[in-house]
Amino acid sequence: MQIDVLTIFPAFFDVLEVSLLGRAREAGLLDIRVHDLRDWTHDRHRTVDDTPYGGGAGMVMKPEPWGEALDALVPADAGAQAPPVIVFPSPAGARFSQSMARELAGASHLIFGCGRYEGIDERVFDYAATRGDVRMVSLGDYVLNGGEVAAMAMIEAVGRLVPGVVGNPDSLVEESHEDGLLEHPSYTKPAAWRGFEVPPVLLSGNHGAVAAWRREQQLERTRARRPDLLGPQD
Ligand code: JF5
Repeated sequence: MQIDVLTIFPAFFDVLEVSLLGRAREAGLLDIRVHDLRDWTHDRHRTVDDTPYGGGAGMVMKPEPWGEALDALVPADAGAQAPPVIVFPSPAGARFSQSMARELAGASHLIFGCGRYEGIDERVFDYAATRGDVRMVSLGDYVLNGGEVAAMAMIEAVGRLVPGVVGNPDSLVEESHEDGLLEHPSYTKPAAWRGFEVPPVLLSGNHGAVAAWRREQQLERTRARRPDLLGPQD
């Protein structure tokens, strides 16, 4: 999978060189390319923003560098290649989820456009829609200073679903949200620690009882912490 990132702060993405995704890049499973949007400016100050038409606080990202960047990343004559999915992290987007991560992991080319300031000139999204499948995506109902941290979270959630990135694919099936419930608690040795004990059923060797206990814990936790996942109760 190829992932391009457009940002005025490429350094935010330096951590993609470590850990699981760093190894996946070295192995050639993920081709992640981080680009400085200012490389597509032409003035001495490498300007990416301007004042908003109609007035108001703050600055808006000007369209021209975005247009040139998209032209560079999406060949006009892509031939048989599928159009990229172009994600713009935004608090005004559709909510990101494990199911959206699964969907994005099925694309062969993702582009993340990271906005700053009060946002990006709206025509950039119109133009991007002529080059690919545009998604405005929000991590949650809160505001960040720019799209970078949200893009990082999405790249990690999507990247780990690409076949081969996570060593043991069983661990992808057994985690929170994969079955619509939160994960059950986990324990390791020692069996007693500082007065706290591992639930005896986990030491029983009874696999059926362990599975039933874990499912009950998943339901109980989901009820307590995320009742919204269980749907309307009647
Ligand atoms: C952003 C222009 C994006 O705050 C966010 C965000 C929250 N959830 N997902 C994204 O993005 C920041 C700021 C300005 C575009």
